[in-house]
Amino acid sequence: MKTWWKEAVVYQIYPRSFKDTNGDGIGDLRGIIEKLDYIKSLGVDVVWLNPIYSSPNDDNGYDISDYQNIMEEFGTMNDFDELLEGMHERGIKLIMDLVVNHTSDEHPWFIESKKGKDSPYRDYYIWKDGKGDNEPNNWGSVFSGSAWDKVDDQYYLHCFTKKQPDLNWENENMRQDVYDMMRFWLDKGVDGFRMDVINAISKATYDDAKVPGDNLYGDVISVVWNNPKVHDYLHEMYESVLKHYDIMTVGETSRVTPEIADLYVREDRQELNMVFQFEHMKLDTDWCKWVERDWQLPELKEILSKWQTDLDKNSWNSLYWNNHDQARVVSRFGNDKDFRRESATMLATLLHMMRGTPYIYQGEEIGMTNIYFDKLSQYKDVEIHNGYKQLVETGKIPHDQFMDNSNKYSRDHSRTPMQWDDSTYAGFSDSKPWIEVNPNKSSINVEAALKDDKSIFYYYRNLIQLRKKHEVIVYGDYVLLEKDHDSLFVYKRRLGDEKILVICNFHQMTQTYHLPDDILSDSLEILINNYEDFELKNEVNLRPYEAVVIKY
Ligand code: TEU
Ligand code: CA
Repeated sequence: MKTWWKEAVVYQIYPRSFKDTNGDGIGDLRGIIEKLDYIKSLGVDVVWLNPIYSSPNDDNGYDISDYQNIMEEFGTMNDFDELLEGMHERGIKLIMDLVVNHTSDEHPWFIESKKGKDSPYRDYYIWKDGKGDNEPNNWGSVFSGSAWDKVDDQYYLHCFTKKQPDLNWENENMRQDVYDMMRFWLDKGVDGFRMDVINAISKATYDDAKVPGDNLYGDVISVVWNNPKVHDYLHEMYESVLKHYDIMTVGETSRVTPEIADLYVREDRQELNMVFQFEHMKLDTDWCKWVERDWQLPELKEILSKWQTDLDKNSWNSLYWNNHDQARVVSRFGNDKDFRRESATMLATLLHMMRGTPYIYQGEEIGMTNIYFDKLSQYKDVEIHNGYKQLVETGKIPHDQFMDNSNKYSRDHSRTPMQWDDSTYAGFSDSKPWIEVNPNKSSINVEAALKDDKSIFYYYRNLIQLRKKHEVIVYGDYVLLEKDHDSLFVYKRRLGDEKILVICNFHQMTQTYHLPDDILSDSLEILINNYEDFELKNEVNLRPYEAVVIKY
């Protein structure tokens, strides 16, 4: 079935780091309003906003204390209404982050719940007796330490920080309260939700989990994520809320395979429209992000291709390289030193010519890179500080290794301020931002990109326009070629008579490639090329990080 959200390109905004308008060093909603014309000029159809609700910010808004209010630092509900209107006026839809696996421990539900066993809100959360003097089981939090904390005589579960207690989805009243809250936003006119760790909402058993690598605790994800009952809840949510609106939904689901994903997104299941899978994001790290893993290009091809071909034909895929939880892709899978423009545009081509809904994370469209921090205190992310305590302070991982890998994989790389111009604070703010600005803002910034017609920005814009013009890019099928080649990523797309060939060079050495026989015709057309003077012949040369898309 054809739908608007299959044809859309989404732009993700991390409001805290996008644009500050009142000089407190923290991005805000008025900052987004200011930049709406910029967002429009990229050509995207949908904006996804990371959480903007009231929050004590233990995890930058993923710890919500009031679902129906705006975080003070970000502005007011009036600002929000103006923002939504400004988007709709420009033909841009808005999807919100829905964080309902957990709340903040400062949410009124939790404040009531922790008062004791007789509280009417006790069962909104998950409380268990300890095992003697110990926690109920060995589960570790995704952000290090135990997943259990004690209040009086019982423990509550928190899969993330201890300020993020997990909600108990078995509680019917809690579910109805969540559905009411979702209707509140949908009735305001928002166009959908990105659902945070939505595959974790059902807790089925409380057995100990296997301990991965040198971890101190059991892997909570392996026991809690993707339990069967999650589908009952999502279907119920669909019946009572989602199906009554023309919206899009995308679930954030780590640890899924295409087979598991089908259960969330196949149309007849009536749950979600698409999910974010994580397999390509796990390629370069081992049992935790401070232990690296060697990887080869054929592995990346296998993963991305599997997601192209193995999902059911009535399921839909999402496509992303970056988000607020990942390091910058040009630093990770590209080359941010000598071939930043080439590798950023190559990676963009590879992703945007695939089947699925592409997501662009703020700054990706100008090729923003990782930052370099040499002190722990420069990091703001709770994941880094908790990880340091659990792994370095206990001697599991040496300090230097921790720092090196944080410089590669920390979530803070995506959270440094958006680089608008080359001024002291990159045009993000007039005063010192909450997290350091990348010094490379002097050359990498929006102002410079808009002045240069060969910039990464305009290349992204062209990719988005191509998707609008050629249905094959959205709906065509996918065939991988050269699966074992260690430098070239080549694939074909086909929809009826419309066919395209995508060739991407992942390395800085020039590669020669024989075009497949079936594409040699008189009517070859180059749709896009990141070097601009690609010479079409039987045997083509792909320069460092070159990408080309040929229609035939
Ligand atoms: O992330 C959930 C998640 O499991 C991972 O993306 C995790 O943050 C990452 O692997 C750690 O490196 C979501 C949000 O996207 C994230 O920002 C929140 O911190 C988390 O949920 C808790 O709400
Ligand atoms: Ca501000």
